Amino acid sequence: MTIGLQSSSVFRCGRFSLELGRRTLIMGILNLTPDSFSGDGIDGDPARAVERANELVAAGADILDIGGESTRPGSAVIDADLELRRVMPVIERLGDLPVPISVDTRRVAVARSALAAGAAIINDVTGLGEGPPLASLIAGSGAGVVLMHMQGTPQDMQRDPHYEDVVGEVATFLAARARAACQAGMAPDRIVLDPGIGFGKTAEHNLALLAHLDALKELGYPVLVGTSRKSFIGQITGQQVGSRVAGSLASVALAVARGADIVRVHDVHETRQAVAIADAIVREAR
Ligand code: HH2
Repeated sequence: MTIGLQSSSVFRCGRFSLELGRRTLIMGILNLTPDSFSGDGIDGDPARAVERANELVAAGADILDIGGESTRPGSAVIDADLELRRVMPVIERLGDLPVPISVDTRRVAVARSALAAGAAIINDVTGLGEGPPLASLIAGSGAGVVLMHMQGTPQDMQRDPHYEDVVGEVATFLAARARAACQAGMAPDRIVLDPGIGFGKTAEHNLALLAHLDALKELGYPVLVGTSRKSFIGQITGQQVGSRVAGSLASVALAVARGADIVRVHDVHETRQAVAIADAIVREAR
């Protein structure tokens, strides 16, 4: 089932062209929040956030993903003004970063300001679910987009996630969102798809998606996977959120083996080593 254009070997976003296929790209997470699930958030200290951004890039991040609103299960909804106050001072200070800045937002107002300040990717956990204005804005800006699947909202998504066929339903949703993005004027080589690990999914749903990532790859777009420190890793290993690096690395290595192009992680230094090994084994063999 190939629906989109077969992804070219490049993900284009703003002024950047990221080569895909030769090695796995790492998206390093920079949360500017007081309540992110893994406790990594830096809130109200732009200087420290810039320092952290540079550390992530020095450790090997190919993309920096900046978030001003936690989307963990049960998180508080914040308004656009607060999200802007959290992210803009940092984005504005990172103008000369050598890697693309991605902004993890679903709001048009935040995306507009971030793109104007130089962000190259909008990472939308609702898969452009807030409607056409965001799609047109991104298309007109030349930025890239990450379209993620979520069942429900962060406030209710973990209450009782249910699917008849999680892989098929997620693939159908992402194909439709990619089609909508193209209809809004997005070029296919600026689109990345993401199954949304942990967003309205039980551990079994997450594992099924990771085991069948090839079904998402068949849609013809690059695939991003975000397993880092998430609760299914805690459920399997019994580890608290601060001790899930090893489990996260195992999930990353197997996601790469199943075709992931980009992995979104907190622990960039460790992930760099894991994907170097995974790439050496699987990309050589492909
Ligand atoms: N996961 C989180 C947030 N944004 N975006 C994409 N595309 N894929 C993901 O898997 C994803 C995401 C949750 O992680 P984190 O940002 O660390 O937590 P919080 O939302 O609590 O800030």
